[in-house]
Amino acid sequence: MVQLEYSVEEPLNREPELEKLISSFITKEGEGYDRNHGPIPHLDATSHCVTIYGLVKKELSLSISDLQALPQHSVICALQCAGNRRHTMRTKLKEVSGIDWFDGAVMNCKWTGPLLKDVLIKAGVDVEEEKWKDAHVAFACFQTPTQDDEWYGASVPLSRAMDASCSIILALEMNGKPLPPNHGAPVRVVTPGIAGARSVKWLDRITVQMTESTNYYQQHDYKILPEEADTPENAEKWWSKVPAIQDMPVNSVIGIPKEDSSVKVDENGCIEVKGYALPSGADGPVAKVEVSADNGNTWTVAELLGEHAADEPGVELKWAWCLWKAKIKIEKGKNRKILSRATDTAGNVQERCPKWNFRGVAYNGYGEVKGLEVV
Ligand SMILES: Nc1nc2c(c(=O)[nH]1)N[C@H]1C(S)=C(S)[C@@H](COP(=O)(O)O)O[C@H]1N2
Ligand SMILES: [Mo]
Repeated sequence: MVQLEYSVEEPLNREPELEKLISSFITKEGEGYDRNHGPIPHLDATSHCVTIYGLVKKELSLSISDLQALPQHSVICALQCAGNRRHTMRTKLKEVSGIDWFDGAVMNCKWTGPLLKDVLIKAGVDVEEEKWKDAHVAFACFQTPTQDDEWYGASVPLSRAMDASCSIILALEMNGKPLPPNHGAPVRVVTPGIAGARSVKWLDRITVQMTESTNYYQQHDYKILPEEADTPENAEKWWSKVPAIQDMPVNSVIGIPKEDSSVKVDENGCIEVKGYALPSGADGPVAKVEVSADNGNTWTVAELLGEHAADEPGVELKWAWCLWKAKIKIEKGKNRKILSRATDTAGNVQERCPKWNFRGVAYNGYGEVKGLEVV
């Protein structure tokens, strides 16, 4: 029997304080969010195997040492729950269904392990290249039941998995150390740019198939439903018609100053503003962040901390978050507000406010802190 921590009824779901989160470019172990749809299994790395299954020429069963023997690839990327910032959607627009995440359901870590592509090549993908766009790679964890299904699963397009530059890996390490149990030990999928829900932890099986994962969390959750799907009953007919979220949208939030706090201007009448920004899907890195103290009439360009924050010259930032800071002129007084907006390398710009959706996923309206008392 696998030892389980927490339960199906009360899984571990938590996020760090934003101010702390943005104090480090790399999110250290124990300082990131946890998102679980069931208990955390403690697996034995010496006996655990991942099977490669479905439309492959040769089914494989790979141990952790087999995975370690393949070329290792590292990627620094943001791992973000599609429900990040749900609190803002629920308070700004209308009630939504789901955990009340604030802005901290994202972390930026260095993940290391073999490329999913190399593992698939080892098994021999049995799908013609012209059909890779319609095929899927499904990931499954059968270790524990989840809140809405008997297991946990997700899938991504095969074309994305076979593109080595997209860095989808089977991570064995997080920040240079073996994965901790809560983040998927001994092996998890890491899907840069794609919603965290597809980064399956405690990975048991990889299946190449012509359909998406049948798991609840691919089919009935983590989808941006149209506005008319506003109750569980109305949502029902939409689940099968709406695509599962893959790429996450461009985003930014302000971490400092904190909402409802008091801030003192410097000798130039300015205050310092800090936050993080995220590119859309594969369109990174973040190219620009702007802040506004007059509700978006004028914008000041922020300084992107980039490689300087990474402390590693030349490191790839395409999939990473971007920490930024700005000095902005602001009038003294009560109830002041600051906004932020990010633009990525492909030119995707954050909108003031996206449309409401029932599950409150992929919220990416302007970053905003309000209730500031500027003295
Ligand atoms: N097996 C399994 N994998 C999973 C989940 C889960 O509940 N079970 N949650 C997913 C979701 S919704 C997210 S956002 C990320 C969270 O990863 P973390 O807990 O390492 O932060 O893991 C994903 N992988
Ligand atoms: Mo998630």
